[in-house]
Amino acid sequence: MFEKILIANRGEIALRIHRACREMGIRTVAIHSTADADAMHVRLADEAICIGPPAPAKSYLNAHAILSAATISNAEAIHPGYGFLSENADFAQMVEEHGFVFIGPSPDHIRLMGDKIVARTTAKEAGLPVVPGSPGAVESLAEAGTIAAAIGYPVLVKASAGGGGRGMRVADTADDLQTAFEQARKEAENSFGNPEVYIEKYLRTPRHIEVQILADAHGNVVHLGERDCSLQRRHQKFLEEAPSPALNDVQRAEIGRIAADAARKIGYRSLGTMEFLYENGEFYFIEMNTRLQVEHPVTEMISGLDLVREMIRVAAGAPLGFAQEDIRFTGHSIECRINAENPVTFLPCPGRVGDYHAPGGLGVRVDSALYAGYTVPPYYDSMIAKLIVYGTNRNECLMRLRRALEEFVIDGLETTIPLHQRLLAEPDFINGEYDNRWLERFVGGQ
Ligand code: MV4
Repeated sequence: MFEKILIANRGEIALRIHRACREMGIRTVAIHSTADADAMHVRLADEAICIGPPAPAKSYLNAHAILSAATISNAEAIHPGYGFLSENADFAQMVEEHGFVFIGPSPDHIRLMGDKIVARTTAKEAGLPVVPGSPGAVESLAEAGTIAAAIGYPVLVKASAGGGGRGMRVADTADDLQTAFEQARKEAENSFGNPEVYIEKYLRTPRHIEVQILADAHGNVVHLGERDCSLQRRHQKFLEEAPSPALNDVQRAEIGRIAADAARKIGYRSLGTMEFLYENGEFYFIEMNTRLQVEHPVTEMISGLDLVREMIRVAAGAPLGFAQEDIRFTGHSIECRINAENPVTFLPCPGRVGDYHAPGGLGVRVDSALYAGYTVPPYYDSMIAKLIVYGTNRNECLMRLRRALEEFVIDGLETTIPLHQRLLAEPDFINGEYDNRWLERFVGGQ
């Protein structure tokens, strides 16, 4: 096992990784920008190295500075967390070329899934159901028209370099296709420097259901069940739960098995997530995330596994210590993302935390790097805490979550806690009846 790991991230996820390392007897190296000298991840780590000024491009995205920090601290491996360089294949390759272990999949697998057209083709060949759509890139408006007519309107034009919603345009009818095609290409070019697009049938009321998989370097693959991440706003997830209230145990086992088989077929190693749209009882693969995800804790709560520990173990070459039949899912877990932002306008609201009190008690977990007196810097993501609750069933989980939200004190900042409290009083949410556009309607209609 590794003796020392460099954590190439900040905030709650840097703490989460540090905690797994600590329990495994692995020493940790924190990196930080000048804006984060007082950050909790710097305080907890065994060593900390300042790698640059506040702007992410000059610090947390600065591959050369991070590799220098790994070299001078004698780290053996680098964990990228989520965001920043976590899905940058060139970075993963540089890490390996410098003789460190990248705690994640191979650079080739990151690259494969980073191109959404290649990901779609690969998924299809590996036996996953995909949304009806173009066989590859769509080069011209004429070609777009032929494909759209064949699959039927409405269609969605998507950027091949996209993901997360940018460079996406809906065409409800043939009259909208030209605008959708041109706008999607333009946005793709501006956002990613790559205008390539593809077309899918547009599903109007799907749920976003993702399957967690874990693979070692010896061909062993398991799935760890699904998460329902349908509650999003502007492509930002707001609340996630496991298991999905929309699936039964048979559907769960089926989609899990299909996802694990596909991961095995493509020779994947590490943690990974296959994203599906689910509508009218059918699953459709849309993308694969090749990183540790923000919402991984809900899977940990219902499976009893430490996903970060497992991710580190398989990166070190260790075989999985369990088979699919050994994994038991019990109870229900929900994660609320708490952001430092105005709950009505959603504008970020950084600043100094006054009193701080995190909830606790049975089944309550808070992953956060906040402390009383800490100043949330304006340069990074506005997520300041994750409240993760476990219950033996969904109803117990909801009751406990309401209680925990009531206990949470974060003075000095505006947060999304009041919006979570309103959501938890909504009959649709309580009944598990929501799709991927439900939250936008709820927030827009206030
Ligand atoms: C779709 C879709 C409907 N039909 N694809 C949004 C981000 C990217 N990961 C894929 N997305 C979507 N792809 C087809 N063929 C609707 C969305 C979508 C969405 C998906 C999940 C959760 C929230 C969403 C919000 C808007 C659009």
